[in-house]
Amino acid sequence: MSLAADFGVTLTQHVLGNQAHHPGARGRFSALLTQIGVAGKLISAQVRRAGLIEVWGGTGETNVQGEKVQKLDRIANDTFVEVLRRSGCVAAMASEEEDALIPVEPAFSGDYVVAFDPLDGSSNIDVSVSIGTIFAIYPRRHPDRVGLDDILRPGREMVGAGYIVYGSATVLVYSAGRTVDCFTLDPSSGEFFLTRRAIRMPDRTKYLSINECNLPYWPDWVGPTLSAIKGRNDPDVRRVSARHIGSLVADFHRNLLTGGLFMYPVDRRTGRGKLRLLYECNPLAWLAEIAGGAASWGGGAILDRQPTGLHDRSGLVIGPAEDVALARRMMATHGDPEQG
Ligand code: P6P
Repeated sequence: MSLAADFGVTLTQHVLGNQAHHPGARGRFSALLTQIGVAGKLISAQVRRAGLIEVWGGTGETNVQGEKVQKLDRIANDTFVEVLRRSGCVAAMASEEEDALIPVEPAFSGDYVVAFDPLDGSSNIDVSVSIGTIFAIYPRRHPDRVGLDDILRPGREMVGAGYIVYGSATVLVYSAGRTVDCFTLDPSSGEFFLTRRAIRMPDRTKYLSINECNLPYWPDWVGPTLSAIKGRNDPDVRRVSARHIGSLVADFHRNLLTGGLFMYPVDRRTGRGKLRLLYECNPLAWLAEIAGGAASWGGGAILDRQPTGLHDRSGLVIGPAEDVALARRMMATHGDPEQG
C-alpha cells in the first residue's frame, strides 16, 4: 500500500466529498470551508504561542459587548476577517468583535455571509484553558446587494456551521447539513485530518455544564430542572457529574462527544441572556440538532428564533434532546422571562 493511502481524509478532501451531495455546486462552499480551516491554523499558531510572544492580556479596548478585548481576541478577529475577505466566497461578515456588518469589496465578494465569534472563552486565555472560534454560514439573499437581511435570519436557514477548539489538540468540527464531522490538526503536516465521522450526541446527560454561582438570578424553572437531573444519581451509581470550564465552545465540544447538557439561562432581573444568538447559540444549535441533540431558549427552538440585531443575546439550553425537552417542560410550568 502506498504511503499516501496511509494518510487519513483531509478537511479539503472531506469538504469536496460533501460537495458531491450538492448537484450544481460550484465549489464555492468547499473553498469557504477550506479557508476557514486556514484561518483556524493561523489562529491556532498564535494561541499556542500565547505567553511566549506578547499576546497575553488586554488591548485596552472595550468591544461592542462591553467586554475588555484581549490581544488574542483582536488577532483572531483580524485573521478571520482577512482570510474570509480574501477567499472570494464571502459578501459580508458579522463578528462578535465588530459593531456593524463587515462588507467585502465587490472585487472579492462571494456567495455567502458568515457570522463568527473569533475567540470564544477568551477570559481563559491567560490560564491556558481551551478556547475556540465559532462560525455560522448563510447563503446571500441577493446577487446585487448585501445587507443585514442576509444575516438577521433564523438559524435554520444556515447552510453550514462549525467551530475550532484550541485545546489539548486543535480540532475543527463542521457540518454542511448532513453529518457533523471532526478534524484534528496534525502539527507536523499542518493538515486537518478526519478523526470523528458523523458524530451522534449521546442520548443521556453524563455531564451538567452550568455556572451555579448565578443561581440567585435564574428563572424558577432552573432549580427543578437541575434537581431532576441530579436526582438520577444514587449512592451506588453516579450517572451525572458536573463539568463546566466557562468556555462555551469547549464545554459544547465535550458535551457533543460524551453527552452533556449546557445551560446559560437568562437573568430573571433583566430577562436577558448572556450568549450571543448569531455566532454562539445558532451554530452550536445547528450542530446539536444534526447530531441528534437539541437547543432551546424561553420561546422555543434556538434555530427558529428571529434575530433583531447582530449582537442579540439569548438564553440557551443545549444537549441531549430528552433533557432539553425536560427544561422546556419546566419553563412551561414555572415560566421564563424570554417567553414574553
Ligand atoms: P460566565 C465566554 O466569555 C462566554 O461567552 C462563554 O464561552 C462561556 O460559556 C460564558 O461566557 C461564561 O460566562 O458568566 O459563566 O463567566
